[in-house]
Amino acid sequence: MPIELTAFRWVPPFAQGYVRDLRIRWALEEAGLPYEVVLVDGPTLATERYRQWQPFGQVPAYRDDAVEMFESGAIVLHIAERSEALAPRDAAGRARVTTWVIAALNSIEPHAQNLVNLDTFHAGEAWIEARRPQAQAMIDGRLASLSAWLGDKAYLEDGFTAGDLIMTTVLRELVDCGTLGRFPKLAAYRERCEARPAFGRAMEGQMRTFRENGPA
Ligand SMILES: N[C@@H](CCC(=O)N[C@@H](CS)C(=O)NCC(=O)O)C(=O)O
Repeated sequence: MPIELTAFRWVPPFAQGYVRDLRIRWALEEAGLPYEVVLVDGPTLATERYRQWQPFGQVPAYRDDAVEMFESGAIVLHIAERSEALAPRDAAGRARVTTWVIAALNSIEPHAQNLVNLDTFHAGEAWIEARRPQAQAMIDGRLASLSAWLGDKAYLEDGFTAGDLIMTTVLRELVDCGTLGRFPKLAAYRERCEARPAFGRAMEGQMRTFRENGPA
């Protein structure tokens, strides 16, 4: 059977280009593995059938001839097992890749999301004035540490891996609020990773769907 992943048929403009099926598309494009996209919408996500595939009613979900999965980080690591384009073959190298995928999702993304959610869903509300500086300080601290690790390296490890892929998708959410721009090494790193042809193909795939299915 072909590899299948789920993606939204359409989302509002602010979310376009940021839906997490992008991570799976990008990994599959890097690996050169063909795939089919199963488009879903709100009612589909609520069905018992979909919940058997993705228990939280979210995208992405993934299946291949061996396994059905959810959670973008786990899916990308699964794809990386099949491709040297995403992880080295030695066990220690693969463990380092897992480390960076988890670091991106567990040590950086929650703080990035805290800030972005305040700006996206609560702009103008009175309590933001007290909360936002604290959220900004938390993500700034993590980005300072990440920037120190990266230093003048092109990637987090010796070459591009699934860790860079997931980290880039987390960092790119911090562009519009101006946060990433204050960390020039990380801003250049994000641009370097997004310049990869596989990223371009993944992004075009997601955006094409929205162009084709947007409100008339
Ligand atoms: N931890 C999950 C998060 C998935 C997620 O947040 N998906 C969003 C789209 S980017 C979604 O489906 N939102 C709709 C909802 O939660 O109802 C993953 O990384 O796969």
